[in-house]
Amino acid sequence: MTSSRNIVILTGAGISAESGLATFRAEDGLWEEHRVEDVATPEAFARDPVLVQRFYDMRRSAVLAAQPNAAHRALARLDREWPGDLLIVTQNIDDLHERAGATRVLHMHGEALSAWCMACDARHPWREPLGDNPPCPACGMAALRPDIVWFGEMPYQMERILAAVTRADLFVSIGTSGAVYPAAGFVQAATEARAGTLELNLDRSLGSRLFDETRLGPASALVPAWVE
Ligand code: BJW
Repeated sequence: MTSSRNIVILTGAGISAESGLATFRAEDGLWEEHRVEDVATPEAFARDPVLVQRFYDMRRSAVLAAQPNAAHRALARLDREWPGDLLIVTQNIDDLHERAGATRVLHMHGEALSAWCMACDARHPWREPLGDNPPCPACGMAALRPDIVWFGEMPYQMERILAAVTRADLFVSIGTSGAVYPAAGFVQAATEARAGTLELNLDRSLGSRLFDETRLGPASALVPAWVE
């Protein structure tokens, strides 16, 4: 597959599309049905918490109903077998990489199956609706919000991600449109660090020309073929 030693893989909504989870910017995507500024900003949550909680209750149910596909399974196999450094940085809030068996996974935009208490800062694994305003199991306050990075908020573990990208020999981007920063800037950081760069996507991303190579097609075919 490659003679590289240290690999960073960035995944986006496209890798979970064939598991039945909607992407954001497609014609039938999530942002067609919902205005970003109504559901994915801290201002929206302050203005209308019930609407935002319902949106993420719906997303949580969809995640629980979905199953990993061949692309998740291929990355999990690579994770298991790869002797060098490897980090799967996912922008996705689903747990399909983990359910396929991958362990070296970092959720930079948060997780659907986690709730975060704004009163005591505790995080809890969460599978139930938050729209009912349940109390935090740690402090008892009804201050739980989805553990999601919204626009204007700082993505998680940026230092760890940038350190991994800087050390990478190979950076692979899978199923992401390159519309959202800072993730969209990782390819440039990888190039500056002299890593090889590969894009696997259904359509060209906005930053496609920045990659050494782009392969177009569905993730369920492209990712297993690359991992082989
Ligand atoms: C297939 C397929 C198949 C389909 N097989 N492929 C620099 C310039 C301009 C603006 C900014 C900037 N830096 C920051 C900003 C502001 C903002 C931003 O980027 N705005 C842009 C819209 C311009 N960024 C932020 O606010 C971020 N925070 C931040 O910057 O903090 C400050 C800071 C950071 C670091 C250092 C210093 C300061 C936070 C961004 C949070 C994003 N949150 C969301 C929603 C929450 C999670 C959720 O609800 O799920 O995250 S937005 C949404 O977009 C979601 C996604 O993770 C993210 C990326 O979407 P993705 O995955 O790319 O999906 P799509 O739908 O866009 O694309 C799918 C792709 O798959 C397509 O290409 C298809 O072709 C493909 N595909 N089927 C393979 N079967």
